[in-house]
Amino acid sequence: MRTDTPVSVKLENYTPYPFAIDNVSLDFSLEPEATRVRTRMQVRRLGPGEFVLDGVGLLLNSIKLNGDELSLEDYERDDETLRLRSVPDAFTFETEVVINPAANTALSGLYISGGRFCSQCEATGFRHITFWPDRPDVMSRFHVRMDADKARYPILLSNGTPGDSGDLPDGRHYAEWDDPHPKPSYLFALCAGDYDVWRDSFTTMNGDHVDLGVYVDKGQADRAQWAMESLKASMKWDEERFGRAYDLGVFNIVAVRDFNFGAMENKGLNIFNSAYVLANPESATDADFEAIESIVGHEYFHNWTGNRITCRDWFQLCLKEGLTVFRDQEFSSDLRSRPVQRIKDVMRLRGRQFAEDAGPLAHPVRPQSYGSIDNLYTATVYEKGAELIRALTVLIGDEAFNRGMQIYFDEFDGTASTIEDFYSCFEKASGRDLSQFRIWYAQAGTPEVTVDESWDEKKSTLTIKLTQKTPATPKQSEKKPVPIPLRAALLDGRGGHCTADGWENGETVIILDEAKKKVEVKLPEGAARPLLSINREFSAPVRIKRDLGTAQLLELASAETDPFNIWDNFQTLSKTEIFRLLDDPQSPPDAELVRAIADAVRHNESDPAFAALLTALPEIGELFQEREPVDPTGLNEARKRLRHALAETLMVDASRILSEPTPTPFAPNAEQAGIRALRTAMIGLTGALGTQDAARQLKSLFDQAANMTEKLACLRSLIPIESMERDEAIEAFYADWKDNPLVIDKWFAVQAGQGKAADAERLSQHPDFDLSNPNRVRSVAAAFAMTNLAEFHAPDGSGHKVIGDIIEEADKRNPALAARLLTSFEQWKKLEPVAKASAKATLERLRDGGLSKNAMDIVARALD
Ligand code: 0A1
Ligand code: ZN
Repeated sequence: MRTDTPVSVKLENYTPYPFAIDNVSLDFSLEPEATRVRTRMQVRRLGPGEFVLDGVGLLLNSIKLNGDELSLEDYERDDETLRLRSVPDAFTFETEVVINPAANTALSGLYISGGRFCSQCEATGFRHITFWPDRPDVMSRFHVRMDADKARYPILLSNGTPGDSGDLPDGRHYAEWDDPHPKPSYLFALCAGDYDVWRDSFTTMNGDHVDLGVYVDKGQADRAQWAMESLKASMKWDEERFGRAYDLGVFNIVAVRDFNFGAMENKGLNIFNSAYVLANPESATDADFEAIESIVGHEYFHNWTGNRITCRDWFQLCLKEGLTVFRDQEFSSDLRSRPVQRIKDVMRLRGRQFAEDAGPLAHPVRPQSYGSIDNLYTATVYEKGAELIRALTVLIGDEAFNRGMQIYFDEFDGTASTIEDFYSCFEKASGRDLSQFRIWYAQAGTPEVTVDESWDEKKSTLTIKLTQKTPATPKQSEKKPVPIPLRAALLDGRGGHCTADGWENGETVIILDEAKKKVEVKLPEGAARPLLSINREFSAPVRIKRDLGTAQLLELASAETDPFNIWDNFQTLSKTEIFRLLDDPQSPPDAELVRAIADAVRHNESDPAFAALLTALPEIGELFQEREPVDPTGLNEARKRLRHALAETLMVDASRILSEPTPTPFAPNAEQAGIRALRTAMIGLTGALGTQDAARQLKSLFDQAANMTEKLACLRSLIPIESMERDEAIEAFYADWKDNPLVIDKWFAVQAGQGKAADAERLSQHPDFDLSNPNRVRSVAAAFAMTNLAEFHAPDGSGHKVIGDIIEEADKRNPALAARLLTSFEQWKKLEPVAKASAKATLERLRDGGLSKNAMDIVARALD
């Protein structure tokens, strides 16, 4: 086990690869413990330099240059590379290696899951398969041939479209696949095994026929239907919104139970974590259906933003990820409710990315260096990256943005590009210099915008003073102002807007591009003071600070015309109230605020998905960012008191809503999901009462629940209430679903997410806990450490210990998984002294015990 801090890779050291490899043939003879891989590539020199290939853990049988076997003096090899000092300007290079997929517990490269072969090559998995310049700017046409035992592996898949296939002696068979589109190695994929397939087809806007297939475990084909519907919707949406059609005759998705991430966009052969493919009305929640739709969309949209145009190097990761998250968010907004989608996206951003940006792991959307590439797949690169694209659309307008995207597709198709290339398209489209906007990509930390208003009655003028400040982050103490596009409106207090010079319909976009800015708004003479609505739709990823009291915020909330800001005003009010309750434990929750939230919920019942979001108080993770040192236990108590008061106020409504029948037959559409969202919000509030009576009510709802969304909500709400009903529900749920691993993952997650450290410990000892399955490990460790912060950071250190122990074990098999779990410690420096000391001691214990490179990268930065 390595314990050194990884050496960092730097953007400034980028140099182009000195060779082109136009074509490559890969020949796999598949056996779980000894797969033979023959690689034959045609190489052309582009500039001076050595011929260096990456290769890790490969048993080398043979190397040939222009057909001649090389001897040991002809090349150099170390643990990570193969190097030939002198090669001709054009040559054929061949290698034969043997790999052991069955022993690959890290799940990077070629591995076995559920007895089937599958691959994961992003970011650097391909070097575990064969020798290759494993970097995204080397793009080749891949021809793949594989042979395998026909009975065990009847289906053989790779990228592109199928070619020749047939039987071989000894019960084996073979198949060939051709991908005509040059691609980097991280998009290579191979799957082999026995699957059931859900098939369909799609005709593109160009009239081309595409065969679609979703490959799943035997007997589960009907659970692939929703993924297929989502795929067809994605294909249509990308044509309509961005004019992008699919470019091969085949598109396949394979579901895999053991997978480190959500899914992977390999060209023509997407590989998915089965959690984001399999769903039927009995076993999946609305959140599952929604996630499948969005992730299928995300991976499909990568075909243009990621695959046709890829990244020059991994520093440009946000080029494909931020843009593709933006595209999947837009897809979900168009298919479902735009304001509800926006609120959910911002909740995610604030809960994960703002936290990351405020801690020791903070980094720019395009970092200047990294220690371990796997750890660069962060909320900052994905979520903040998407927010920057959204802010760009506000800055230059939708029309220029859409034109810029078309320029990007036209000019950079088939290339490995950079953020500069991307922005050059929007400079052309908008005629503006976007160099200042690019500072967003280089600077870590969430800008804080202070808004100060004053009203001059005599002059009928509203003066808005804005300032911006980005806090210092690790290794970046000086920050420059960034252009912050703030959508704004002047509210008249009667549900409309006031007109003013330059504010069409009372709305405008204020660009705050300096440290300070003063905006004077002249209203018609005699006008009443307007209320200012700012950062509408969350147009920029910043924290807004306004010095408004509860009464003013309530007034603002009732005057608001932007659904996002209505919700956000209640979030701000609730945050302030929770801190007041924390500081004054004897004080009762503010009745006026509770009444206002309850009224807003009632008032919006006709938009139940939105009403449900109004009942959600800010999560502890978000509250963390407001105060230092932070006492998670105290915060949790204060939050619970406010929630209890809200529950009491809304109980009559809850009984009424829950006594109405749930929609049947079940359909996973937005309309039904909205109704269930409000029902589950009411289930949650019932649980917040915490009484035995509530437990009885929840158990009866649990027993009758007609869908997984409501059943799981009842179980979640019952868990914190010590009662016979709770224990019975836990047992009954397990008995009903023990054969469905995805549902049992939820069973683990609700208990870890609502329980104590002792519960997480007990769950980690359960016979169904499985360290080799990332979903199962996350269902306990991530659910506890990332969603149950008060218990995770309990001052007695019990939470830190149990998670530390799981990470230590997980790291021995799967460093990427362990590293991700370690990020749950990222807020440790903000904790109150006792929990802080325990978190630090746990991180030091892990460091001193020896860790993988991935895990060490996180621990070293966290402790720095
Ligand atoms: N590119 C995939 C997700 C992914 C991220 C990291 C990986 O390995 C380090 C693998 C896959 C996506 O954005 O969906
Ligand atoms: Zn992606």
